[in-house]
Amino acid sequence: MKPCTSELTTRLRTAENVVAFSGAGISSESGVPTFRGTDGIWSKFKPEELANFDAFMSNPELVWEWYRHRKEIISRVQPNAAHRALARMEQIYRRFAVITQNIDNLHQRAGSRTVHELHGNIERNYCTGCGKYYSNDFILAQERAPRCPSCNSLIRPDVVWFGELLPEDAWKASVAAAETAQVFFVIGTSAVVYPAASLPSIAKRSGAYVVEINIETTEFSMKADEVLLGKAGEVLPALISQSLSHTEHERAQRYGK
Ligand code: BV8
Ligand code: ZN
Repeated sequence: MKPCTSELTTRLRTAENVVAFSGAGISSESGVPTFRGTDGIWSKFKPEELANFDAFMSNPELVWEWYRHRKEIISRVQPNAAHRALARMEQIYRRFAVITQNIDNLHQRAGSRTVHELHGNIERNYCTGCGKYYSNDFILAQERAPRCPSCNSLIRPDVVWFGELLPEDAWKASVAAAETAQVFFVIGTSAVVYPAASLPSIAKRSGAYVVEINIETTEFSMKADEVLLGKAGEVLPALISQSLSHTEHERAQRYGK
């Protein structure tokens, strides 16, 4: 793995405000399939067939079968070294935030506290009629597509489907984080789904030093200030030990974290 440049090391040592933007690639080392990889989810299913409201209303059984399958996978995996490295960075920097497209809750399970979920969370479900929330235990106990005991409407996973607006608070907080970041990591994303994919460019335009971490180059690579090719679970821990170990304690004292 190519070590990071001294430029990045210096910036990580002096930065006060760091942001990490993640996609499915950060969870692949945990065993969560990505979308566009060769064995990715979209190689088997078409997003327009499953991840949109009309498809859900016209065939809720098929869509639920698919989300039950993903809930089971996600319930069996653990956060990996990349998730943990970001949780550690949150302890080091005065301001640190994770912006994620992932619905797998692994950043939070790794200990990250400031996590802006742009596309929802597979651990939450709500009624399409009265909006009441339901736990996964309730959902997984149902044989067929779950219905709301109060109003009998279909219950859906609390995720953002194609053609649906992103949660306003998470989007606003993510744009604000991108506009003020001094270092902005782009980790394990093909950066093709919008408006999420516009955040690295917003950060770049706002003066952030943008660093892409991916096993391969992406549509965004040309615009990045630095590209670290490698697995996120290897690159991020190495980055911390290379550039942060000695300042970590100083900062933790300084910020009382
Ligand atoms: C909307 C939740 C307003 C559900 C998801 C502008 C231009 C073009 C199209 C549009 C546009 N604006 C809007 C659109 C339409 C659409 C869109 O972007 N379409 C794309 C496909 C062109 N966007 C929307 O519909 C959005 N809503 O715009 O609303 C609106 C309203 C009405 C009418 C019009 C507009 C909503 C989009 C959200 C959809 N929901 N997920 C679920 O998960 O079930 S998107 C889902 O797919 C993920 O959340 C994520 O965003 C995306 C997958 O991308 P990645 O996470 O990047 O994963 P991928 O597999 O692609 O890449 C993995 C990467 O990791 C690879 O690069 C790989 O090399 C790397 N990697 C692998 N292993 C590792 C690694 N890297 C490091 N380490 C490793 N170990
Ligand atoms: Zn209801």
